[in-house]
This record gives sequence, C-alpha cells and structure tokens, in this order.
Amino acid sequence: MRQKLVAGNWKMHASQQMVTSLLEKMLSKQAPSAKLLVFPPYPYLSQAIQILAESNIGVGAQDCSQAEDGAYTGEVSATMLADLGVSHVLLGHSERRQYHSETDASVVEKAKRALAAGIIPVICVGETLAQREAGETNQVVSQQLTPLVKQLSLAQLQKVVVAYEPVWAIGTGLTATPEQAQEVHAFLRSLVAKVDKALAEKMLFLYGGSMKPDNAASLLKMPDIDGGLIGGASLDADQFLAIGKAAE
Ligand code: 3PY
Repeated sequence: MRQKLVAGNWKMHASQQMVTSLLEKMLSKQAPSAKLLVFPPYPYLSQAIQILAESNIGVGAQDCSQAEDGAYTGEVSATMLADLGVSHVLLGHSERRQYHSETDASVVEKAKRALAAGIIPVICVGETLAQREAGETNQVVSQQLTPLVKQLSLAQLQKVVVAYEPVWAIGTGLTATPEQAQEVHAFLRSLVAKVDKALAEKMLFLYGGSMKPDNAASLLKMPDIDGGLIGGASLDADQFLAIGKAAE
C-alpha cells in the first residue's frame, strides 16, 4: 500500500507575509493523513522550514543546480538545499523545460546531485496538447523517464517520485480525465516494472495539472495515481487541505 502524497508547487508566488499566513492557516486545521509537501520559491524555504518544523509537512525546492558548486552565478546546489533542511526537489517541470532549457539529460544530472545530497527528486514528465493529439503521449513520457530509469541505480530509483503533468493541463484549468491520467500512470509504472517489478509497485506517481478540490477525489481514487502535484490550489490553505483529505 503506497502512502498518498499531496505536494503544492507555489511556482513564483510568495511573500514573507503570505508564507506565514498560508502555513499558519494550514497548521491551525486538522491535518489529513496523506503526506503533505510544499514547494515555495528559494527565498522562502528557510521561513517555511522554520514554521513547519514541528509539523509533518515537508518542504521542497522547485529546482536545483546540475553542478556541485563553483562559478555558477544564480544557481543553487542540492547540497545547499539539504543544508537548509529541504527534503524534496522538483525537477523537469514543464515550465522549466519550456522557459529554462531543461532537458532530460540535465534532469538526470540534477537528480543524481539531489540524491547524493539526500534529497528526494520529484521528476515531472508530460506531453503537450499537440503531442497528445498526434497520439505521441506514451512515446514522449517514455523519452522523459527512460534516461532516469537507465542511468540511476535501483537504490537511487527507490527514492524517486514521478509526477505526470500533461502540459495542456497546466495553468489552463483543463484537467486530464481520471481515465486519461490513469492510463499514463499505468504506462509509466510499467516502464519502471521492466527494470524492477517490486520497485514499480512501491514508486509514487503523482498527477499534476489543474488538480482542485472538486476533481481531486476522482483522480486520486485511480489505482496508479498516488497523489497530486498541485499548482494554484496549493496557494489556498482550505483548498490544499481539501485535496489532502481527498487523498485519504
Ligand atoms: C499546475 O497544476 O499548474 C502545476 O503545474 C503543478 O506543478
């Protein structure tokens, strides 16, 4: 039985005041039994870690550098994130692939850095609308996940979380139907099963892309959907916790 995980990707939305009020509101309510995680922007990681220190809500970063350290102005290393107390890192989000030249190869390198620093990588994969309409969904997500499955050891893969986020469902209000999402999740799990069946059964596959309280339950009850990576709705404590409840 896989424990459900509900993670909030805050993207580039936050202020010190907003971090305090959002997280304190979350802490004042009854926590769902699903594991919760938040991914604030870099400048607010320490603040979030401090506020959530006594809770079991984890804090992740939205990216990390491919390099260990050195002359890389503007970059943040996995080691630095671990030093702050960050537990997870998002890698390969479609917004980074689209606007920041993230590639499958850089995602693998970043995942290795994160794992070496003791941080769990949450690897995002997903197809565009044109790719879905051309019937290329499985081919695209396979191209995105396979380098990772091939280049990480089994021990490393055991720590990885995968998030399927169809690009056409990000920030558009469109959501994959539970059946569409389930089909891709089952396919992704089958790719891991080719390497190790037991590992595939344990690995968490989250769905992301306009998941909200009113569609969360139908997505989260699908057999291969182990949680959600939530965009806009994670900026509202009630909505985020309602999704967490739907995951119970
Ligand atoms: C969204 O739901 O918009 C996301 O991109 C979550 O990562």
